[in-house]
Amino acid sequence: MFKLYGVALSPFVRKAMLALEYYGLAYENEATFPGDESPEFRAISPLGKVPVLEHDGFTVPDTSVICRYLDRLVEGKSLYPADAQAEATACWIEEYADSRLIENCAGIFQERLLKPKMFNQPTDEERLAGIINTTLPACLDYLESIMPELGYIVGDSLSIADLAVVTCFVQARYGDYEVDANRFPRVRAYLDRAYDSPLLTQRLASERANLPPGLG
Ligand SMILES: N[C@@H](CCC(=O)N[C@@H](CS)C(=O)NCC(=O)O)C(=O)O
Repeated sequence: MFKLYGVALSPFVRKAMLALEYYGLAYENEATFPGDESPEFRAISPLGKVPVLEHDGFTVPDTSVICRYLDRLVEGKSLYPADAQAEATACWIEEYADSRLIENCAGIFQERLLKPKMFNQPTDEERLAGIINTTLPACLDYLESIMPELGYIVGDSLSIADLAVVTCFVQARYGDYEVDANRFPRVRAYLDRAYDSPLLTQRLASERANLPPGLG
């Protein structure tokens, strides 16, 4: 039995849910919020971060580790390209998305949605403008330079790079941010294809059905 601790609105929890759903593994979701200080949660998440995966009593935190673990359990399907260089590239893009890209995309989510609509706090307009005008376009320049015209980011099938990148842009979308198709045509076309895929369509439908009040 699989259980995932975390809330679906977290980009990392979404990444792990997409992986579980890609591998066709049924799971329960325990709605644990980021920064949960309870001793029970801290025991399974020493950094206090979500998600954490539980599988038949075994627990492991961190999406990169969780996704790799799931991959070992399922035969005949993989988010990791067989070719060594393609796998290294996919894992690098995952790392880039999990660090630099998410900082920017989650920043938009925090400033435009979380702070004003959930926490009743003012938006930091200076931070938001810095992300939208400077730091996110720098990420998009990089992604545009590596994005193929068609298909997936690495190789000819879905990989961990796709899950990691797409979850970031879903987060920014909650803050009404859409990638400019004129300036970043490949990234925009890639995201449009991703949003149309059954895996993402189903995940987002389920996410929308469970949004906290006020965020719909
Ligand atoms: N590298 C971790 C990052 C997870 C992460 O940063 N989760 C955020 C929520 S999106 C969190 O729990 N933040 C709470 C905190 O940092 O205290 C992963 O891939 O799972």
